[in-house]
Amino acid sequence: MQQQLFETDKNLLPFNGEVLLFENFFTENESEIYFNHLLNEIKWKQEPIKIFGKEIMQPRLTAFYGDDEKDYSYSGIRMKSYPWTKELHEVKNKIETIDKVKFTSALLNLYRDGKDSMGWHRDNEKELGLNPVIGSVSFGASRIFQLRNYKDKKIIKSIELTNGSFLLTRGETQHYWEHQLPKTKNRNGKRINITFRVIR
Ligand SMILES: O=C(O)CCC(=O)C(=O)O
Ligand SMILES: [Mn+2]
Repeated sequence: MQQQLFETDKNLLPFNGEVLLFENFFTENESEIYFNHLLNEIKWKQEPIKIFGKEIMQPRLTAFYGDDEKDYSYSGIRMKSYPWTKELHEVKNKIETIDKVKFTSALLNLYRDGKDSMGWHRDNEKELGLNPVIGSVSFGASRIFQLRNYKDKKIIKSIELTNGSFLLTRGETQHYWEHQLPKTKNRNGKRINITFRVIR
């Protein structure tokens, strides 16, 4: 079988970590199949989060899937964990060809339109270990993803995460850089993002 090669030697970060973008990692056909499966079969919910002690609804729908049915704590809420679907497992197998890591779980995000978003944060929960490896897959509408320095808050990258793209984050990234998915005024369709994680 011919080995498919995905070119990227471009680290989006200048130092202190690694963020690698693989565009068209999934074909248009695969992306359409996975998008429709995920939209219809995932147990999407709108969950509240606590910000400065106040409960507000997250501006997106989420779900948590993984190896075992242990619940997961995230941003002050507990999420029920569901077992992998066949399609989620296929996506996971494909991204595991790039980094040798075995992902144990995935947080899924459904951005219903341009008003749904995710604010600045780091993926640095204790359960992710010292240097988390995060595999982020996007299907559906394109959205801008931004990276900024954790200390001086200067935005250093705004990139487009397109349908079928794969963004791999590893090394010391989560110590030094924050990321967000801002709202957009463009008429934007639905976007599904899966962040595969290793939970110890
Ligand atoms: O939707 C995205 O691309 C980012 C999602 C994210 O940062 C997260 O789930 O932690
Ligand atoms: Mn994140």
